[in-house]
Amino acid sequence: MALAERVAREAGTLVREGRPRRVDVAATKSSPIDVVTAMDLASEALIRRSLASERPQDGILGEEEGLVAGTSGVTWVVDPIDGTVNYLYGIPAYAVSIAAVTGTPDPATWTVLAGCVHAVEDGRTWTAALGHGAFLDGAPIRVNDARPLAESLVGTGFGYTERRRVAQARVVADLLPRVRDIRRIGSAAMDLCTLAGGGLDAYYERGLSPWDLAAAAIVATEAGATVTGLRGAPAGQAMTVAGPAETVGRLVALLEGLDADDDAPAEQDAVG
Ligand code: LIP
Repeated sequence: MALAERVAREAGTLVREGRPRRVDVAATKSSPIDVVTAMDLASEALIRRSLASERPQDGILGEEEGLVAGTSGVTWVVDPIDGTVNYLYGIPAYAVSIAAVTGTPDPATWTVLAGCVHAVEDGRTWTAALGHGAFLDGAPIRVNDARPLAESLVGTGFGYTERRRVAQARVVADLLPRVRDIRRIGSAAMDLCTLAGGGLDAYYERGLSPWDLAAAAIVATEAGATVTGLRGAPAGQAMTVAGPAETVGRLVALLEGLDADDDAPAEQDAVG
C-alpha cells in the first residue's frame, strides 16, 4: 500500500504539472472517442520505472502497454490516468490508480492485496490493504448504511461504442425514476472510492477493465462495500455493482431483470 501511494503521488505530480493548456489526442483505441494522450503514456512509463526499480521481480499490467509478467507472484495493475476524457477537457476528475494483486491479473480470479487511487487535481488519496481497512488521506472511511433505492444516489458510467451505449441508455432510463439521482463522474476508480467514503450510495457500470477496477475495488471492500457482478459472477467487464450489501442485492436484481450485462443486438443501433 505504501509503495502504491508513493508511486501514484509521483505520477500525479507529473500529470498535474505537465498538463499543457491544450491537450491533444495521441491515439484512439476501441473507438474514435476512446482516446489516449501523451500523458497517459508518460505517466505509465514513470510508474513502470518506479515499480520495477523497487520490485524488479513483480509483473505489471498497465492500460496502455499491457502485461509484463513477473516471477514473484505479485502483479501491479496500473491505470496511468483513469478518466482520460476528463483530463482531455480539463474536468478535474481523473486519477492515478495502482494496485498489487496475486494470481492471474484478472478480476475473476485475482486477490487484490493493496491499492491506491490518487485524484490528480485536488490531491485526495484513497488507500487500502487487505484486512487493514480503507483510508482517505490517511483517515479511515466507511460506506454508507443502506437506504431505500429511491433515496440512493447512484454512480455509473458509459462505454465508448454506440452499441454499448444503446444498451446502457436503456438501463439508465429504467433506473432513473427509481433512485434519488444518477452521477456520471467519468472515472470508475473515483466513483468507487467516492462510494467507499459515503459520497455515493451505490455504483454500477458495464465494461470496466482490470485497471479501472483493481485499486478502487479494494478501497470499496475494505470500507465495507459489497463489490460484485451479476448472476453470481465476480465484478468485472460484464458488470460491476458496488454498495452496502442490501442495496447491492436490490440493484443486482433490477440489473439482471434488465439484462444489463448484455449489449444491444447489432441491428438495433441508435438511429434504428
Ligand atoms: C474510464 C472509466 C469510466 C468509464 C469510461 C472509461 P479511462 O476509463 O473510468 O468509468 O465510464 O468509459 O472507461 O478510459 O478514462 O481509463
